[in-house]
Amino acid sequence: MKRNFDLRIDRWAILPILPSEEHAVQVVVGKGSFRTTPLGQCVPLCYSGADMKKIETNIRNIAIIAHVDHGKTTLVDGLFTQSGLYANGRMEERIMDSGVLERERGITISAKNCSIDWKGVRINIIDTPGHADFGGEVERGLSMVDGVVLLVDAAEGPLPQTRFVLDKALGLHLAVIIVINKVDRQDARPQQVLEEVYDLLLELHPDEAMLEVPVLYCVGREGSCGTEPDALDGNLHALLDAMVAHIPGPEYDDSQPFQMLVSDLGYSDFLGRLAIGKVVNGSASTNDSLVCLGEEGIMVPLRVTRLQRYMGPVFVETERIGPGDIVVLSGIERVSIGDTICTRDNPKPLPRISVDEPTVAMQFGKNISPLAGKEGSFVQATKIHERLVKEALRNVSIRVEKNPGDDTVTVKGRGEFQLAIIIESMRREGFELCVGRPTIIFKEDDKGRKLEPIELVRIDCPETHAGIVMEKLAKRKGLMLDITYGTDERVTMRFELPSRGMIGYRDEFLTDTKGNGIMHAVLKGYEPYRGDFPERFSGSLVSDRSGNAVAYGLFGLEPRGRLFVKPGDAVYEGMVIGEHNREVDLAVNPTRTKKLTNLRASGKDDAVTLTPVVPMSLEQAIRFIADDEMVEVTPKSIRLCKRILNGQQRKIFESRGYLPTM
Ligand SMILES: Nc1nc2c(ncn2[C@@H]2O[C@H](COP(=O)(O)OP(=O)(O)OP(=O)(O)O)[C@@H](O)[C@H]2O)c(=O)[nH]1
Ligand SMILES: [Mg+2]
Repeated sequence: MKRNFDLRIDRWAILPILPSEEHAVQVVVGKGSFRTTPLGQCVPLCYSGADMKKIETNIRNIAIIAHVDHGKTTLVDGLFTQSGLYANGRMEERIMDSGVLERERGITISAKNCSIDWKGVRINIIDTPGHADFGGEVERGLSMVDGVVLLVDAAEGPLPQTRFVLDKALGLHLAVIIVINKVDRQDARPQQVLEEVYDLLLELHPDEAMLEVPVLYCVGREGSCGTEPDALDGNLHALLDAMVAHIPGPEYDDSQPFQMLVSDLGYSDFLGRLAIGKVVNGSASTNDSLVCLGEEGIMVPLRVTRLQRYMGPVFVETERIGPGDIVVLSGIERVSIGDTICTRDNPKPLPRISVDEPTVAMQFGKNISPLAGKEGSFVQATKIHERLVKEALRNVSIRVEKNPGDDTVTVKGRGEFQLAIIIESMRREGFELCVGRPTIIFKEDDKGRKLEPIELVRIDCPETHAGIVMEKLAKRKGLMLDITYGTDERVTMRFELPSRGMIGYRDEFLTDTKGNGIMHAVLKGYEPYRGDFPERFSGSLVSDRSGNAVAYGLFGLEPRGRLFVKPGDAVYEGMVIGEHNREVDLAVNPTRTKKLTNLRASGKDDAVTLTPVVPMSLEQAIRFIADDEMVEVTPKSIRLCKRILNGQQRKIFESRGYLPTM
């Protein structure tokens, strides 16, 4: 008879089991390394009798983590195909990027689960986003796993977000597999990149055992990997085998009743709200009566109407769920991420998911422009608040706070891009709203000193543009850490920069480097306030009346700055119609027409040629506005305006040095 022993080694002594032909012994040392001894070998290890946890050997829970665009989602496509899913047909690219905005922008926004079977083992995979603003999603994803595949681009090497995600994974003592991806790139330098990854590993966790983590080279796009960069196997079997061999199966305590940590929420038209998460202990079946333990220990009874698990990216029904598996549970309406679902008789909460605090805040309110209500179906402040509260249920890294005294809401998140994505989703759902400039969330230390978030910024640009970049960052209190001159007339510079300085700088950076610069930033932490600096270096051209912009009027304004409106566009008093090329605001009349006389000499001055207007994207608009301005967002339009539309009133407030809120 074949029996499996699962042991956790807490202290060293002599193992009192001599495995024989019948015994497969699996030994976990700490949580980081894992060895399976071949049948019949003697294992000279031991265990402590106390705290004997079991290991579910038929399951692996793994997250794929990396810097943005290093190929996580594409690699998951390869894993699907090679594990036998979609054997009969072609699947679309980046199948896990299922959100509309994800597909449009080609980036992953929320961490998502999927599952594959490999040699009888169920591998639950979490594809995480690599953009720094969605770091909370990575932290949420890591709450479900026992190991990570750290993907690093073979040309770019480890970048700021590689450090962030690896640090989080090592902090949770997760096992690591290194995959140097995209070795097909012409500029790939896999060996050097591996050295850089080792340096990073040792810096974050100074232990030589780190150098023993498995390393594979990969071309995720072709579904090929191998142990040498120039001799790939033509499949991903080595990676799948490494996942099974090097990532431990989930641990569970046999003496505990059913406990599941809710790490994600879903919605189905037929089943209602879905709670997604890992079963930490015990098992459950359909129609079981359970309870959901909320944040303040509030217990909500529930009856499991349906149990599902993942197969590929979709759900399949199952009768029973056991420890270690990642499952989907329906039959509960009031559930939040971080809640524990457990038995009624023995309700024990699991530690809630903790994520880093938000660093950026933005005010959301109803659309105050005279053009409000023309395009959207949801315009009331209460609807906007309700929608944002719903968002906070799913999105662990945002906080939604209603502002006392008015009907605006402050939304706090990890970065302006994260908040822009929420606004973009809302406008597509038919909302109209006004949002203010992103502001940084300051803190105080125990001595009452003001602290602010500081970013580590890495810039790669042509040498010729390095000067302007240094100058602009110095104005924003940036501190250069180092500069490296490459062989191709490019430089790599690293800066420490207050997060305040990043808002609005990205677009300037792209213009300054003529689109040839690459910038990555990651939060370093809170540090003492670095001092004031102007956050915008130009003023606005503000329309002083309502009407429609006219070519003649706009032509007259062109020498004043960069215009945002075209002839025929509706404008209103207080609307920002352009960027002034001086630091102050200027009231202008874009509706001005030519005085008509009875005499016409020729038609030549009737037609004016205007510089084409490039419409501002939502992110650009958010980054552009000043503190006393807002972005008006409707399903079809993005307009900029002053918080106080009336010019007279604005002057009164300005003369008092008082900046109104929304
Ligand atoms: N040369 C090369 N390009 C690849 C490879 N794998 C992915 N790419 C490309 O890299 C880009 C990013 O791929 P994704 O899979 O979306 O990267 P990601 O890590 O999931 O990105 P985020 O989720 O947004 O962080 C796409 O244009 C892919 O086609 C590869 O093996 N070689
Ligand atoms: Mg992705």
